[in-house]
Amino acid sequence: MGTVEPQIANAGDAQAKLTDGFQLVIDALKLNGIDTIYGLPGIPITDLTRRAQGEGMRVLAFRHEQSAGYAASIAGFLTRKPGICLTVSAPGFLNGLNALAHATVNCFPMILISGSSEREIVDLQQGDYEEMDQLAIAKPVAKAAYRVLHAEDIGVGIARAIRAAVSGRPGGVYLDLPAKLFAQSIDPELGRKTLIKVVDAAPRQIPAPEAVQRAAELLKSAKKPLIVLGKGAAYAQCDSEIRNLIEKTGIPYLPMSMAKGLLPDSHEQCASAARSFVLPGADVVMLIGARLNWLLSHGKGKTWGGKGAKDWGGQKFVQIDISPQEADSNVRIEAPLVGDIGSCISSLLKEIDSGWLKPPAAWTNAVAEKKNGNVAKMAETLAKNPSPMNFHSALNVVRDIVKANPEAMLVNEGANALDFTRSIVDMYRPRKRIDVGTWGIMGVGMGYCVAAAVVTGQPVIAIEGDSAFGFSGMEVETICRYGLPVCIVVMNNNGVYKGTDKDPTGRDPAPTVFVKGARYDKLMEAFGGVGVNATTPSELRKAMEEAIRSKKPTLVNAVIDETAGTESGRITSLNPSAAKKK
Ligand code: ADP
Ligand code: TZD
Ligand code: MG
Repeated sequence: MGTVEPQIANAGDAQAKLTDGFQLVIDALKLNGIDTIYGLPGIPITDLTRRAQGEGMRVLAFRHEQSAGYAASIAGFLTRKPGICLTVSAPGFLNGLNALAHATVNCFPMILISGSSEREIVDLQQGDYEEMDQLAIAKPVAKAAYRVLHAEDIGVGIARAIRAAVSGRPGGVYLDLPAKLFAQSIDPELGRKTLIKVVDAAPRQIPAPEAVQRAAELLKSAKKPLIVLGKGAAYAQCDSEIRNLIEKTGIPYLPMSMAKGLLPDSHEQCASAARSFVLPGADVVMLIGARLNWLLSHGKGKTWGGKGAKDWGGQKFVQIDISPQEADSNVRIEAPLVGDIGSCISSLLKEIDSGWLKPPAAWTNAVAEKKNGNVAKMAETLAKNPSPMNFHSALNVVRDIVKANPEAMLVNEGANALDFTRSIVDMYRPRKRIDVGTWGIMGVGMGYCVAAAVVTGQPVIAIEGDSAFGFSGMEVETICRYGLPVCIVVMNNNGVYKGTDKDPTGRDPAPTVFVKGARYDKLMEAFGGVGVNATTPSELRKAMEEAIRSKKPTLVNAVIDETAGTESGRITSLNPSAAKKK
């Protein structure tokens, strides 16, 4: 026995000197300035969450991985650093996968890190605990996917994941970390040497001079120019260059949903209120970080003045994008400008400074006239005070609150709750509006609220359809647990689009309707937050003002006329229907 004890002590000494996979993952993230993890613990990553927190990282634990994933994705958008989502194997991984795909589709930098089971058992399909070939499943929806098998490769794995997420067109990256990796021990000095601090992860991409010249010439030739700002322009964080370009050229501009506020929506050149006039009317359109996908009717058809649904409207396009493959995706791009938006605009400004003439007054005056007419019409609608409250009278309040608190973040999802908010609530600062994005996805709401509060330190206002809210509603506990200054307004119209559908057979509730008169505010109260039931605009105003003032987690159940919405909000025409007239 006497000989055994010293041996144990020696082994302990040696182990104390070793480091392990857990530690190297934490060290590699911290070395690269990543200080926040959005996740949900369990085998094999529980200790990773504990130790990361012990090492000073912010570890935000959610009630469902999907919300953690959406939080990570939007943190990536807001910070230009990859947002980290951490999950357990198979089911946790799959719950996070939707957000990974969302990040890739929206061009947000994010890394989904999932623990995984024993490779030998998984690959022979012998039925391990939470067995799944996660790497193979992640690949089709990720910009890149990697697996690390040895502790000494953790540094490379994290470095590659960061580079892939943020360089070029940003996207979602999957990093597979098997359980065994975390427990591997290596000499700390050796371990430290394997870590990589990524240099210039998202290098500037300078556009070719001839491409700049081509774009400038096309712009100069325009009689009715238009600029479209997309969320790539918001992501690029070159706000003053964008403002310079818009103001120096005098070209009317249209912000896509998440580009609202890059310049204040009240800007005289903002053409949002004249969208259906400027799109078909323009002769040259410059897209800045915006794709000609469904959200822009693919650059053709009636929206753009084309005769039929698929006909070109005759516009010539300049497209600034970091992805060299984006141009010509839907219609011909006369002047592709490939590079990062900051560099492209700086180069363009140099070309434009020499001999730029403002667009013809006939065009800018026509745009202004159309816009002013529509703004006046909207003001009339907003001034009404119907009973029950409708989307307009409720959003008129939100509009005032956002105007009074321009630094607040605005999260928005739903159908009517989304479309009306986007058109009624003006934004005044860049990257304040975050919403359903390229897919029009439901479920981002509460994850976005958590990340927005944590990343910006500002109050968060979430305008949620009652259906939309349901996808992530349990995260109000997360919001209460971390005491975040989030004010959720549930636009409660008893259902998806409307609350009026009936089962023709009379057996069940219709698929689009919910429990009538539901009290979502009670959900918030269950976790110690403030719940308010608001049936009038003045009750809503009081509740929102108090929420902003107190910074307490608040949920306002805003009772909206259940007949007020329309099918699918603004995109009714996308509903397949045999009888539909094109
Ligand atoms: P929106 O939905 O607002 O129209 P999209 O998501 O369709 O915007 O388009 C964003 C575009 O911005 C993508 O094509 C992406 O490649 C591009 N992009 C993202 N970041 C940058 C950047 N830093 N420089 C140039 N283009 C960028
Ligand atoms: N599931 C997912 C993940 N995303 C979706 N977009 C949908 C389903 C389909 N969908 C929409 O496109 S909007 C919406 C659904 C279910 C909800 C609309 O109801 P709401 O908003 O209560 O959120 P309004 O104000 O009642 O229109
Ligand atoms: Mg609804």
